[in-house]
Amino acid sequence: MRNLQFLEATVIDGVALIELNRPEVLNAINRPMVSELVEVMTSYDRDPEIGAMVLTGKGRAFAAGADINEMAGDSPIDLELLDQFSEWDRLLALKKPVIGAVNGFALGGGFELALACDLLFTTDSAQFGFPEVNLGVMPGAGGTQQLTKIMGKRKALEWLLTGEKMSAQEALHFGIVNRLIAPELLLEETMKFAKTVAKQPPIAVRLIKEAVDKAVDYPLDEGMKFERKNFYLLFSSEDQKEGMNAFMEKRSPQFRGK
Ligand code: CO8
Repeated sequence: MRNLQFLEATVIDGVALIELNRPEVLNAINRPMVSELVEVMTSYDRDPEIGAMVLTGKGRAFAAGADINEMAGDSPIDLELLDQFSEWDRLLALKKPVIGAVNGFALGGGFELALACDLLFTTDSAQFGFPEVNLGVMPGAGGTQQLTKIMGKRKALEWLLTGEKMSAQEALHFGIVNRLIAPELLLEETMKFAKTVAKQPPIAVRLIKEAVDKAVDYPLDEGMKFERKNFYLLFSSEDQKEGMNAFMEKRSPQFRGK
C-alpha cells in the first residue's frame, strides 16, 4: 500500500483498523483523504486475510465534516467536474462489515462517514450533527437520505434544519449507534467486536450484510426473495458443509472462506 498522508491503517488479527489522521483540524475530510479511504478500504475489502474493518479518528473527533477551507471557493462546475461523490459511493459498496468507533465530533461529512459504517460504537461525550445549514449549504454525501431512513422525516428535519448537535444518548435512542462505551475502552471494545465478526465464516458474513442492506430499500417481498437466493447460495460453500458437519460431530468448525 502506498504511503498514507491523512490516514493510518494497520491490521490486527484479521481486522483492518483505519484511523483518520488530521487531528489538528478535527480530522476535517479533504479530497485526498477520501481518495485514501477509498483506496485503503477497497483494498482491504478484497484481501482474504481481512474479515472486518474498524474506522475511527485520531484525537478528539471522529471527523468534524468536510474540509471547509478546501470547498469554500468551489463553483458548481468545479463540483460537477470533480465528481467526488462517485468516489465516496464506493465506500457504500464495501462488502465486508465496517464498524465505526466514534470518539468525539461526527459532524457534516464526518456524520455521513459514520452513517456509511454498518455498525457504530461511541462514547457518552460524542456529538453528531449536520451543521451544513449554518454554512448556507446542506449535506451532500447522503446525510439527508440516511438520517431520514433511520429516524423518519419529522425527526430528521429537526436536526437538518437547525444544525443542532445530537448527543450520543440521543443517537442511541434513535438507533443511530449500537452501543455507548467508556472512552478508554472504545477502541478496545470495538476491535473485540470486529475480531469476533472476522472469525465468522466470511461468505455468510458477506451475504448477510448484502441482504440487510437490501432490506433498507427493497419492499418486503423483494427483500425476502433476495434473502432466499443468498441463503441458497451459501449451500454451495465449503463453510456451510464444515459448519453443519462440525455441529453434528460436536466439534468447533474451521471456516476457510470457501
Ligand atoms: N473544516 C476545516 N477545518 C476545521 C473543520 C472543518 N470542517 N472543523 C474544525 N476545523 C479546524 C478549525 O478551523 C480549527 O483550526 P485552527 O486551530 O487552525 O483554527 C481546528 O479544526 C479546531 O477546531 P475549533 O478550534 O473550532 O475547535 P472547537 O472545539 O472550538 O469546536 C467544532 C469544534 C464545534 C467541531 C468546530 O470546529 C466546528 O464547528 N467545525 C465545523 C463543523 C462543520 O460545520 N462541519 C460541516 C462542514 S460542511 C460538510 O461537512 C459538508 C459535507 C459534504 C459531503 C462531503 C463528503 C466528504
